[in-house]
Amino acid sequence: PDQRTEVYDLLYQNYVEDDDCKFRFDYSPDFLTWALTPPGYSQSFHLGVRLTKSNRLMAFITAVPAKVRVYDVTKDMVEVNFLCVHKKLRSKRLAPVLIKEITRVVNFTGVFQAVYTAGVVLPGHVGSCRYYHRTLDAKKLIEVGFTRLPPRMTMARMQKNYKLPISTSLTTLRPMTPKDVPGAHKLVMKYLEKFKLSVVFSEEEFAHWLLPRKGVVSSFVNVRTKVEGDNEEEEITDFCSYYHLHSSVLGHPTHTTLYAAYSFYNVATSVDLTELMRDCLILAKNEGHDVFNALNLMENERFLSDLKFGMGDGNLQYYVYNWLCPTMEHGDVALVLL
Ligand code: MYA
Repeated sequence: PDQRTEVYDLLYQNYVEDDDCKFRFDYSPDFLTWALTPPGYSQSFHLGVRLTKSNRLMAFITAVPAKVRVYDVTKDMVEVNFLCVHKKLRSKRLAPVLIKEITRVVNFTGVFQAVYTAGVVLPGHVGSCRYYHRTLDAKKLIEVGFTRLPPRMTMARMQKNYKLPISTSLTTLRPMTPKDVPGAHKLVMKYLEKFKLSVVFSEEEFAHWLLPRKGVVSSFVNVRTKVEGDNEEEEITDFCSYYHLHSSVLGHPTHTTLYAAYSFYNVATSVDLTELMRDCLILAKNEGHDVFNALNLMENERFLSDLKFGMGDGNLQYYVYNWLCPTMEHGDVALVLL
């Protein structure tokens, strides 16, 4: 727990900011535990650099194990994330040192490929995705400078435009529980097979990544009850999920935190994907989020404009380390990194 606090503080003050330095990711301590301890995780893949004198944590990088499929090859890889160098130590080529060291410790376990995403364009990207944002709390997003009030638009009209119903249209949509894991795992894994780059979760990994954790990850299943003779059986037909990642609002007199939900894995078979995702927006709004973010990967483009998402600025590049393959379209990507 003490080291988690150190990591939290380093990231809270030094991690990713938007281009205008208005917002900085604020991964909560519980989120960090979730992100860094999936089945098979190794503490030797959580690397930090400390100051000799004060022992203060100044830089960090992590890897967690993941099975990933690229086209038709499935391999044990790692997901690399949370590369961070304290602002005072920037541009001293500490990042390449961290990358070399994480490569060494991962290679030592017999793993030679990694996936990672970055806002910056580096050599060898496999795909390029873009964030889209769905306003949930128009007034707050305008106040913090996340969105602007378009010309000739009033605040009241803007709020009306993004207003959502209080309850979901699917009355049977409910939070996923441990007993739903086998059915939901099967549904999601089958769906991901149709993309060119995807994560391949075991049932145990699926449970880790998708079972609801308060303030960290939310997931919902829609079930159909099948009656055969005296037997009643539930079949999971639809699934939606998002993770909770706040950002600090920098230098604002009243607002300190922007509450954002990030679309994770979604599958619709009994209803239209757009209808399922409209419900997902309602659930996220009811959980107190100000904005719902989604990348244009998987089949997300099918619902983005109908549900009033606006295009973000800048792309998120996907990389597979030490793997040569053709680049792919954003709609071929089915891997969501945190
Ligand atoms: S992406 C999140 C990255 N973090 C941030 O954006 C947080 C805020 N920024 C910082 O903390 C620093 O600016 C960072 C760079 C740490 C980013 N991915 O030390 P430097 C290259 C890869 O002087 P600094 C995430 O976490 C840059 O091109 N390389 O620079 C995924 C240059 O190299 P070259 C990056 O600004 C991470 C060199 O670093 C990135 O002080 C995946 C300059 O180093 C970046 N995001 O520190 C890592 N940004 O001269 C790769 C800059 O060659 C994993 N650089 O162009 C590879 C797989 C490893 C495992 C393999 C196992 C098999």
